[in-house]
Parts: sequence; structure tokens; C-alpha cells
Amino acid sequence: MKNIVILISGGGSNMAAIVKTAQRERWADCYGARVAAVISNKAQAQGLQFASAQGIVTEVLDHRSYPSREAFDAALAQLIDRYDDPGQPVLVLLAGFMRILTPGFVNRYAGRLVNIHPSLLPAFAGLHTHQRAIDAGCQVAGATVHRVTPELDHGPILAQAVVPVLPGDTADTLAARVLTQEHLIYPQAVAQLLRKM
Ligand code: NHR
Ligand code: GAR
Repeated sequence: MKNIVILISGGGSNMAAIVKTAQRERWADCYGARVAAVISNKAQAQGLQFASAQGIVTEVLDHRSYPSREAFDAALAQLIDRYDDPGQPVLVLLAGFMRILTPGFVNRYAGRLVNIHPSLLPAFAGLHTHQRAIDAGCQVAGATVHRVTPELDHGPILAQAVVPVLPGDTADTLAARVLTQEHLIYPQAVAQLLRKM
């Protein structure tokens, strides 16, 4: 089996969309792939309950328990590597994961580390993307699935979705509109990667 490990920090709705699509599209039969584990850096992440209800292994790794980013990332890699096979390299998906990863971690999983970012990259890398898009007067916003490289939110783009920015939008209403599209493009981008792996 090709194992997929999903990293989350909160709601986990993108993770849930991937898990549901994997079931509906029978990724186990089609690609020999399964979501093997969900790891959160926050114990309260709601997504953890959904994942364990689906029979997926869940882990919490609190970044505050580690003296440095390097130490946290080393512990994270150790957990992920339980699912890594020389013949079947693990695919690591960031889904609302809120910790910047060190170059050492990123390079270890080069070519199999993917993120979804809630803006139309290269616009608005980093945090608070929706408010920044509204403040800039953008007429469209969206989300980007991209490969993760050491430079934050700058890896090659795999998929994008566009939504309108509507009069009266707040960061919350815009985020909700973008999120519905994230749930469509992230699972499809992953399926496309699995076909090539
Ligand atoms: N790591 C690397 N090396 N490259 C990327 O492209 C990454 C990454 C880690 C996460 C997701 C990203 C996003 O989609 C992501 C992409 C967290 C922050 C951040 O500033 C920025 C971007 C992203 C995720 N995090 C703070 C930190 O100090 C903590 C913020 C918090 O805990 O709320 O790590 O937007
Ligand atoms: C999503 O909009 C995702 O793109 C964004 O956080 C939300 C997580 O929702 N990611 C980031 O902002 C990363 N910095 P979810 O936990 O319900 O998938």
C-alpha cells in the first residue's frame, strides 16, 4: 500500500474531504493508496475525532514540547517514517497545518510533500490571506494546491480554484467560499499525483 499521512492543526475539513473522496473513488483499489495516519500539532484539533471514527490512526505531536523547530520536525519525521516504505514512498499532505517546516524536513520528503494554501499563489503567501485579498480590492480569490519547498508557499503549483470576492465579504465569508472549493481541488490533485506515483 502507498500510505498517505495528513498533517492538520484544526478543523480538518480538507483532510475529511480527502478521506471521503478516497472511499468514494476507491483509491485502495484504483491506486493501492490509503490514508494511513492523521497527525496534529494541536490536541484539540476537531479533525482528529473524524479520523479516528474512520479507523485512521491519529497522533498528536505538540510543537511546544520541543526545544526547536528542528527537534519538532525530527520527531514528526520519525512518526511519518513508520508509514514509509522504500518501494512505496509515503505521501505527506499538509491540510490546514500551521507550522512552518524546516528545510531538512522538506528535503527529506521532496517530491511527496504537498500543501493547500487559501490564496491564488503567488499572491498572498503566508497568513491572513482572506483579509489581505479583501484589503487589496481583489475581485477574485481562491486556493492553491502546491508542492512544498523550503521557501514558504512557493513550490510548483498543482491545482487552483477561483471564487469571486463579493460586496460585503468579510474574511470569514470569503474563507468559507474558498473552503468549499478547497474540498474539491485538493482530493482531485492528490488523485492525479497517485496516478503518476
Ligand atoms: N513549510 C515550508 N517549508 N514550506 C511551505 O510552503 C509550507 C510549510 C509549512 C506549512 C502551510 C502554509 C499555508 O498554507 C505550510 C507551507 C503556517 C505558517 C506560519 O506562519 C505560514 C504558512 C503556512 C503555514 N506559521 C507560524 C509558525 O511560526 C505559526 C502560526 C500559528 O501557529 O498560528 O510556524 O499558509
Ligand atoms: C484551509 O482554508 C486551508 O487552506 C488553510 O486553513 C484552512 C484549514 O481548514 N490553511 C492555512 O491557512 C495554512 N496556513 P481545515 O482544517 O478545515 O482543512
